[in-house]
Amino acid sequence: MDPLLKNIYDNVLEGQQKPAVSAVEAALNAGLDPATILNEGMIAAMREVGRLFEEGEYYVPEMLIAARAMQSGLVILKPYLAKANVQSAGKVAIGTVKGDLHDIGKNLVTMMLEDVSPEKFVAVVANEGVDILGLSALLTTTMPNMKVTIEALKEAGLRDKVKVMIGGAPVTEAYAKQIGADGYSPDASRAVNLAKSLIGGV
Ligand code: B1M
Repeated sequence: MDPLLKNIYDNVLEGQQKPAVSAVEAALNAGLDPATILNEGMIAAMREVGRLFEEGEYYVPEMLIAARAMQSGLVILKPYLAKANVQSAGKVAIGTVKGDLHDIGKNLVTMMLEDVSPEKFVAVVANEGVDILGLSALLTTTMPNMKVTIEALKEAGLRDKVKVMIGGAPVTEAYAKQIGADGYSPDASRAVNLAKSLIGGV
């Protein structure tokens, strides 16, 4: 691994907030691709954090400080990931589903989509006239809230007014089909393409 990426990876993994920020800055200054910094440095480190948690080597506090280091690094990366001055193609409401605190992936998708992130999904669809509702879940226990949200939209008579896209580590294409979502994306950049295609079809 490139030593600059390794430095980012190690600092996120160890939850070293300031060194993680400096490492991201150093990689950007050296001309590394922001998407590579994100995927091979930061997200790879979070994957390892998850593995260590599963193995019982990390506990919630370690996950939390790693998440804090990741989030601080993302602040630096944000201007490089989100395109400036793009024309709005539509309005997307996105949130992490009820009971799930994992907001980093959702924030990344949000960053790439340049949108608002209200919590009351149905109310937002009803009142704001959004084109796409984005639902994110990282826990197998909270995933069912995606289905609950889609059912709530149906009950409110709003299901055909909005496209629903879903994502998050445990979510799959098959699950999207199963719960009647309009689309699934495994990562933030593909979420942008998906959103565009869904809006094209709205
Ligand atoms: Co927790 N956690 N966590 N955690 N955590 C996971 C998810 C876990 C897989 C770790 C593990 O065991 N290996 C596991 C879930 C197991 C399961 O459900 N089967 C787990 C657990 C168990 C828990 C707790 C229950 C632990 C406990 O308390 N005992 C607890 C639950 C709290 C709750 O939510 N109610 C908990 C708590 C936490 C912290 C708060 C400490 C922290 C979150 C901080 C935060 O988000 N602000 C945390 C963290 C950091 C993780 C891991 C390590 C990293 C998550 C992350 O940020 N990844 C995670 C391990 C893992 O994911 N492998 C883990 C980086 C992020 C960029 O990726 O979110 O996948 P991701 O997003 C991607 C794609 O999925 C996609 O695009 C993003 C960019 O590529 N995507 C979308 C995401 N949303 C999308 C939406 C879309 C489209 C694409 O359209 C709308």
